[in-house]
Amino acid sequence: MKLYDFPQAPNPRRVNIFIAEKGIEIERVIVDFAAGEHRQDAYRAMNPACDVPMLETDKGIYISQIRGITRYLEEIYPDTPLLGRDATEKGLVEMWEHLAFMNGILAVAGVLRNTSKGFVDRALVGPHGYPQSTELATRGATQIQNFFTDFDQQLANNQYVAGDAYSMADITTLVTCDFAKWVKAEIPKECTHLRAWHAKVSERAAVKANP
Ligand SMILES: N[C@@H](CCC(=O)N[C@@H](CS)C(=O)NCC(=O)O)C(=O)O
Repeated sequence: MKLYDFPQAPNPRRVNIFIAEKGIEIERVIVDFAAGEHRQDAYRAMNPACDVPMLETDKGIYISQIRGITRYLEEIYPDTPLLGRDATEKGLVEMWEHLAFMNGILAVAGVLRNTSKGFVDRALVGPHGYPQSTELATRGATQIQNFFTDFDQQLANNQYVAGDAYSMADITTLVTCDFAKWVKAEIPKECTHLRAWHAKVSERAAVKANP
């Protein structure tokens, strides 16, 4: 099994923390982002979504998208479950992880990709070029603030994002909070629950090993 990786980027970091939490060893293939390797024909033939991370299974099957990769790994390495332990928890983890991705990661990416010179005509991830939009960057900045307050509220009543167990929902939320610093957004002082939770999960060995 191989993970096509670019560990400096936030989405691969989500999978790298997940793998470290499970304590499993997976060979890495570093994709040369600077050279645009993820958009070239050889990589595109394996992953038409042209993104990282991507997993190649021992049978040579390519699985991209973090939901697909983590689902596969959870099935074959069920110890240390990170996608929920029973039906209710599985539903809640999926719910909160999806919200963190949609309202958190994509909001930060929306600001970064619509403002940075490095993403001119590449405002969205993937094989298709899209122009930048200052309106979308402005909207993204508002979404980030709402993400902070919404998740602060959830953590006012829960030890972890999806309830009383650490899960993939925490990993995506943590990576969002750290990714937000790339666009100079910090968890507001008044979001005391989110700040306390962030300090706690940042101390985990799997998180420290994947800064
Ligand atoms: N929806 C994807 C997100 C993956 C993603 O956005 N990866 C970024 C790196 S953080 C990427 O590959 N970007 C390629 C590009 O910018 O062209 C998933 O769940 O795996």
